Amino acid sequence: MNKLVLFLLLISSLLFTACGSGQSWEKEEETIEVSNRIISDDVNVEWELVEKQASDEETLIRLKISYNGIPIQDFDVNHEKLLHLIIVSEDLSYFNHIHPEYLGDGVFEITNQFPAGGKYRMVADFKPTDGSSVSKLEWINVKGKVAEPVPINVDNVFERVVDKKHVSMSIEPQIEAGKELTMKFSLTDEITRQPISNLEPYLGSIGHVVVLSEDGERYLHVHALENQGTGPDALFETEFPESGVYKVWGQFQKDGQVFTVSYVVKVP
Ligand SMILES: [Cu+2]
Repeated sequence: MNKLVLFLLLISSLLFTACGSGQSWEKEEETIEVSNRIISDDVNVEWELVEKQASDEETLIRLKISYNGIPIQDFDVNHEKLLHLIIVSEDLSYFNHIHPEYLGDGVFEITNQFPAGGKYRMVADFKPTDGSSVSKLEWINVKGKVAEPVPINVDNVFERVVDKKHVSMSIEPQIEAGKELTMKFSLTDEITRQPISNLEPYLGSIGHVVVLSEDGERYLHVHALENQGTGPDALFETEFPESGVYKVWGQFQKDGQVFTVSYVVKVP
């Protein structure tokens, strides 16, 4: 659809809202419904880094979201936010999950402190009000000295200790590409050895899990099962599309603090 048509439709929808009445209503709405439905493939995110600097400097990240060249105005709140931004370094060693502020006219902004220069994988998750959920991936380049890449080592045992919390992860049934799998995170206090049963909701669920393939090309959707309470176990469902190495980040909240655990999984 070209810009003019969309523009006219938008105008007609505005006019219609303002002065539509009676009979023409159904017909008008039908046209608008079909024509305004946003197809995620046609959603464009323009990424901009302002004063690209590495290390100690904060970099402003600006996203401009449009559909057929027209800024998308309305977004739905999803997991308590309008937009989720995941930032991962090329070697997958750096991970950040942040929530840019919506400035209107399809523009979101936030600052981030990149640990070094180089390539970063950016993932923006959002849902235009007139469309379905969108995940947009982009490689961006951050100025500055590039750090020595950290090797990605496949974990044989999925155990981690972070902030005095022991987190073990298991995947059931047997890991296999293209199969629906359940990831279970079990949390224990590292000092008392007691199960942690007072997790707090993080972004409206027991936790959040992000999965990215080793080459950064595959970003997997992971869904927390609903009504899981507060621990010590947290269950998530996902499916690895193909064989390969993937990194998994789990995020949970306790005592007002969000903590992140990560594992490297090999899918045979
Ligand atoms: Cu988020």
